[in-house]
Amino acid sequence: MSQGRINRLKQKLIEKGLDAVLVNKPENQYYLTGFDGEGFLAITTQRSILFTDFRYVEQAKKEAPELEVIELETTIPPYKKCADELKSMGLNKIAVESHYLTVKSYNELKSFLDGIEIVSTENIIEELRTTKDETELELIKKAQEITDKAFLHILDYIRPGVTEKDLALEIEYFVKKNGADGLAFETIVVSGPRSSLPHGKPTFRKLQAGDFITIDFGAKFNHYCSDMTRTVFLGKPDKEKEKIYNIVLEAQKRALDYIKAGVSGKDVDREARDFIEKMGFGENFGHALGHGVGLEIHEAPRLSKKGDNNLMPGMVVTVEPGIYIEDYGGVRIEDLVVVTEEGHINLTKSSKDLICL
Ligand SMILES: [Mn+2]
Repeated sequence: MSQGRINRLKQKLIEKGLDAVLVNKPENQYYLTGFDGEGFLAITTQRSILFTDFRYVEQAKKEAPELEVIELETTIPPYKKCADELKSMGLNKIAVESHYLTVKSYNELKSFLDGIEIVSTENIIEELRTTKDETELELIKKAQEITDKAFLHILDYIRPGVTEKDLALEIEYFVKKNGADGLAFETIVVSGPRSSLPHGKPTFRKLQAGDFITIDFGAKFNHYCSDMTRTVFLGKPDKEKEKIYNIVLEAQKRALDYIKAGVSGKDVDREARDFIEKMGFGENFGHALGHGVGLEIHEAPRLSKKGDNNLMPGMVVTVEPGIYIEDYGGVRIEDLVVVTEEGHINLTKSSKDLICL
C-alpha cells in the first residue's frame, strides 16, 4: 500500500473542499492501496476505509495492512453500512466517481446519506496516476519487453495461409508463457483490405501475398499495461503501399522528436497530423495520436486535438499515427514512450523499418 499516494489524495480533498471521496473504480483502488480484490474505499481527510466482504478480508489485511477494513454483511446493503460510517463522522460533502459508479449504486448511497452532499469527480485519482513513479515505470518497461519479444516471435508465424486468429492466439499464449498476467487488451490483427479497420477484430481470414498485416497488442505485467503496433508486409510492396508506410513512419518520427515535458498533447498530435495532411492523407487519419498507459490501457493524458494539458516527466504515452483506406488497407505504427525533461525514452525496441516477409 502506498501511504504517499493516499496522502496526496487527502491533500487534494482538502484543496477541493471535500470531506471524502468514495473510490469504486478497481484501478484507482489498486493504485491507492495495493489491494486488488472486490470492494470500495472511503478516503476521508482523516481515515482510509475499505468496505469488502468475507471473501477478501484476509487478502486485504495482507495486501494493505494500513487500511481500516470494514466487513460488509449480506443482510445490510453495502451503501447503508458505508453511509452510516460517514454520517458518524459528521461529514458534509463527499465525492463519488461519476464516470464509474452506477446510477443504481448512486441512488442507494444517496438514500442512506440523509442530506450529506454528494458531488461528482471524474479525474481526481486519474490525475494522480498520470505521472508514474520509478516502480511503475519498471513494471511498464517489463510489460513492453515481453511485448517486443512476442512481436519477434510472431514474425516467424506470418506466412500465407495462416489466419488472423492464429496470430492473435499465438501472441496471447506467448505473453502469458513469458511472465505476463495476460493481455493488456484483446489483440488486434487485421490483414489485407481489413487492415483499414483501426480496431478490427481478428477473423479466420487467411494471410496472402500483398497484404499489410497490422498487429496491435500489449501485455499486462503486475497490473501494468504495455501497448504497441506494427504493420508488416507479406511479399513485396508496390510503390504506393511503401509510400503510405513511410508517411506514417515519418509522421511518428516528427511527433516523437517533438515530445518533451512542457509541450501540450494537442501540439504533439498536430505535429504528426500536419505532416499526414500535407502528404494528402488527412482524411485517412481519423483517430487521436496517442494516450496515456498505466494500470489502464487508455488513460490520461491524451495526445489529441483536445489534449490541452502539458506533458510532464514520468508520463507514459503512446504515439500511434495511422493511415486507413477503405477496401484497400492501412498502416499504423505505435511506440510506448516515457516523457522526460528533454524529450522521451522509447520503451518499444522493435524495428520500424518496413518488414517484408
Ligand atoms: Mn494504443
